[in-house]
Amino acid sequence: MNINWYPGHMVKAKRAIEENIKLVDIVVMLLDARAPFSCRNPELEKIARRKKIVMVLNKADLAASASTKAYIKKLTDQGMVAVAMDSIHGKGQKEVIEALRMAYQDKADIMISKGNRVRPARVMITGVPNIGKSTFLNTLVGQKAARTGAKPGITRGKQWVRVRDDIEFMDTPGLMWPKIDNTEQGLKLALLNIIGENAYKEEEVALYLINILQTRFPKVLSDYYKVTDLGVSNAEILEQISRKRGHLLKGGSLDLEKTCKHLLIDYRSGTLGRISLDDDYLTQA
Ligand SMILES: Nc1nc2c(ncn2[C@@H]2O[C@H](COP(=O)(O)OP(=O)(O)OP(=O)(O)O)[C@@H](O)[C@H]2O)c(=O)[nH]1
Ligand SMILES: [Mg+2]
Repeated sequence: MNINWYPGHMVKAKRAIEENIKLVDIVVMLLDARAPFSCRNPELEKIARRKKIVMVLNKADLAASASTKAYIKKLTDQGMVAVAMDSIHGKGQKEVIEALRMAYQDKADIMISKGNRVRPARVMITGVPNIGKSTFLNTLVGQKAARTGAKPGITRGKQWVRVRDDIEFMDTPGLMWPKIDNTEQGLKLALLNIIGENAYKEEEVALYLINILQTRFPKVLSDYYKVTDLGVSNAEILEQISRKRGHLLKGGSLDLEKTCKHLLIDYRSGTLGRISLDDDYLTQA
């Protein structure tokens, strides 16, 4: 894929995160629970390497729960703190707060031993675009403190918000890294709506999704999209879906572009079921 990965505002965002990281005690790295390994940002992890890190697998409501459990175990085995969260419904909130409390314990103990009052923990929320950082923050605050949106790139500047009397959060803009070497990882990130829609070909991503459905969820193709001829090429499946949906251009040829858009929306909204994408990482060392 030929992708313009690194728009100017991200250069600015990276600089702002590098500056502000000095002010915080803990960095929350939000990951998409459907593909947490694919959306780990190596640049962010490098910037945050001296800080306590809590990985939050967000959008857990859209992910296969067995996969989420296995991903958390793998991350934990690798020495990381990881918890699942559904920021829309607030599920996992208690576990997140507990993980933050534990991550702050050492610093809090030092303040106590010096006879000082424990000041609120300062937590920076980071992650790739559109992963749910602002929604996560709003849910923890219990009100709409940060602007959210269904497109990557909603948050531009930084924001500090006092969540409870013991934690302060800083929202940050979504950050990508400049080059994604692995094509499949790029396709996953596009499917998850993490990279802006101008940066990839929808058809390529839709065909990737069809391939997943063919190999792992053929029933979605037959029952939901009413595809009758399975086991043919992904492009032919796309045409069948297009025909069944009646996506036609003037003149009667198939409007494949429209079908691709629909496929991506169906996946992203969870209409196709809870489909996780990173199981291949479980077998990697
Ligand atoms: N289903 C589901 N959707 C979520 C969850 N968290 C966030 N979203 C949705 O994901 C989209 C992006 O949310 P934001 O909070 O704006 O994401 P962000 O990471 O702040 O995005 P940028 O500021 O653009 O980097 C919105 O449509 C949210 O409603 C979640 O846990 N589950
Ligand atoms: Mg945001």
